Amino acid sequence: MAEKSNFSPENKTLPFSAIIPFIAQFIKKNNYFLITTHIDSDADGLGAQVGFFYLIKNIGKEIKVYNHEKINQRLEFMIPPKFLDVYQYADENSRERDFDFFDEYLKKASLLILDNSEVNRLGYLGEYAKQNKIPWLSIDHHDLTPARHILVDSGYASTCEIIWDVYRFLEIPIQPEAARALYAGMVADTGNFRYPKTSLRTHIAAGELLMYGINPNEIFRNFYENSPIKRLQVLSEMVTNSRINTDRKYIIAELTQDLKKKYSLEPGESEGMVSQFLAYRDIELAVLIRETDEGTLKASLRSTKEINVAEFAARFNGGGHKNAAGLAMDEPYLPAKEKLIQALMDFIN
Ligand SMILES: [Mn+2]
Repeated sequence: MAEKSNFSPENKTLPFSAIIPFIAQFIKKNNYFLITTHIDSDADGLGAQVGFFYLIKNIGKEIKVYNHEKINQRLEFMIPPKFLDVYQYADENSRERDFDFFDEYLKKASLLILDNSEVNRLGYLGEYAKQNKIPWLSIDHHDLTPARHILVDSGYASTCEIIWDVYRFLEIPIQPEAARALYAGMVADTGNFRYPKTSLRTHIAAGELLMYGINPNEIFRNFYENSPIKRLQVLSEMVTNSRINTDRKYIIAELTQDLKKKYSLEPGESEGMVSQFLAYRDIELAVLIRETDEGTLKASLRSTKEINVAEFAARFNGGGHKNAAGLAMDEPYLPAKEKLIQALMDFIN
């Protein structure tokens, strides 16, 4: 969905989305902010937080950050030290401490959710907000219905792109650290400027951020050329043992606990493996079946074109989008796997 705009070679003024003045008003109206993002915070959520943090600091107001988890090691490269000074996160024992903090700080601060509009996906902070009916505002770019407290425009390729537009609207200069984090978030959510929502505006935003001395190759390499070699070894074994059918264009691969242990694969290190199979023209449906630590089954499905994997996942109470879905089966791995493969065969044929 490329942004509809009257931006052209003749008219070089890039219009603002209707949500931007509302965001600006929210910033002007409040003096204290608490910002958060969804559970399993990603590069876009964190980048938008860093960008927003510097913006608020720049206008001399107070801001704190609370997420459900420590920053993923993979994403530490994009986080400036100054941001860590105000960064708080949950752990198994912090519920009481965190609730005390919310009690205190939310007396004066406004709650802002970035890159997410579901209170149920916030962890303790969401629990607290629901219990205490705390008003919140979200800034998001997913496909959802806008509401008074949900400022969403799905024409943006990332939440970082929205924050960049807020800087532009308010005419606030961007600090290099903020520019780098915003750029990184854009790269992550657009798959290095390739996914369908990548627009003219995305490129203008990224181009402007480059003026702050960002090295695009350094950012790219951190995201896409940063895997441990054991990932390739695991993939290689997975492919060797997979079912591949080039006529019906599918692959069904399996990641067992044995394989994970053999290569000491950490949680998160298998992320994105299933999508990689779609890089080959013989594959239009990729399924990765995983044995969980609890001995049950989870599966990720990716497809191209008209193959609707969300429809398939729904048969097992899973969900997702047409071309990307997931499901979980709460039963012992081996029989669950057989059931799933049988259902997949019926689906394919
Ligand atoms: Mn995002």
